Amino acid sequence: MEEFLKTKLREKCQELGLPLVGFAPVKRWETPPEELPHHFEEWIPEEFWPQSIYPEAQTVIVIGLPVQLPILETAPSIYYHELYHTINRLLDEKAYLLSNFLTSAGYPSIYLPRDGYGDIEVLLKKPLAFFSHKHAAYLAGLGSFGWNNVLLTPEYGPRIRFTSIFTTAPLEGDPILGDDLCTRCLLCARSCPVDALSTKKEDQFPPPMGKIKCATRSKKLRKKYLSPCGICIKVCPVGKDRKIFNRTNTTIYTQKKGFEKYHRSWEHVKKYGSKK
Ligand code: B12
Ligand code: SF4
Ligand code: SF4
Repeated sequence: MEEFLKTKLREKCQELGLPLVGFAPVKRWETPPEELPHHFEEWIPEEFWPQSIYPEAQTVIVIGLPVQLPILETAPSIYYHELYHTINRLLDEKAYLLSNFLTSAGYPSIYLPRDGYGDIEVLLKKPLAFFSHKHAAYLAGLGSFGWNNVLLTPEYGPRIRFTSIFTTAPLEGDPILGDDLCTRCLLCARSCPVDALSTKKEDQFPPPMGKIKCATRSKKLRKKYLSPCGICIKVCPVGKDRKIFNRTNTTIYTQKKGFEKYHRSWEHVKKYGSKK
């Protein structure tokens, strides 16, 4: 029955155009599987676990939609700003529909918003949400953490946005490959315009993150219709999407010579639709 429901759910996700889906039993928050790629000194506090938020929850289903790399390359821009909102809307809608699908199949389920904060001002005071989707995706075996503090997947590197569904259906967890995908190249940290990421290789992994520095930059960009920043996910060399979009050479971002047509295109896009 459990296997049948999982197959049905995978079919439904395909129908909804979701390329990435993962399953994590709530027990994984309590006892993270040994084969996970990282061992954290500090784990997520209990009140952030799915079973604390929805006590009936048995499984968390994580869905992901990719950030199209050639659009992200124009960031900060109105183009990436629009893409970000499109993905957010679709994630929320699809998660809501999936949870209703499960509820009508006899397993009461609820969706979660892909972010869960009212405004960047709130994050400047407390840069946290009540539930973390990157940890959920990690526990569902979808990837490993990067130096840039977000989840890297084999398919899209960090260029993927997630949301989750809490379901009362007891579903088997997906296997965890345990691969650490981050190469520690530190391109993410060296490209951050506000030094929010550590450039000290000897730091603990993942390194401490300057959340307020990053959120402050986001606030400034938002006023100009240019948020979010996204540079640390643009430059990351991990992800099959780089090959698909013919972008395996990341010097395209630091060197103009030989890549003039790309730089011309990004400069053109940046000139329109937002404030200076
Ligand atoms: C708040 C937030 C921000 C803030 C703070 C950044 C941060 N790193 O948390 C700001 C505005 C700066 C931000 C920026 C960005 N974000 Co953001 N953000 C979130 C949001 C809404 C909540 C994250 C959260 O609070 N998690 C909960 C806590 C438990 O996790 P944590 O902070 O990592 O806690 C760990 C440690 O800090 C430690 N810990 C130590 N002490 C304590 C104390 C307490 C009380 C707690 C709780 C934990 C804790 O324990 C935890 C386990 O390791 C999520 C959406 C969501 N709801 O998940 C998106 C999310 C993480 N963001 C995302 C992205 C992509 C970005 C940006 C690239 C912007 C962009 N879209 O282009 C940048 C990248 C910044 C970076 N390099 O990290 C994606 C990541 C996708 C992925 N592939 O992993 C998410 C998941 C959104 C989504 N729906 O996909 N973000
Ligand atoms: S989103 Fe921008 S400001 Fe924030 S950490 Fe990444 S590169 Fe730095
Ligand atoms: S840019 Fe390099 S160091 Fe940063 S997350 Fe990607 S692989 Fe890791």
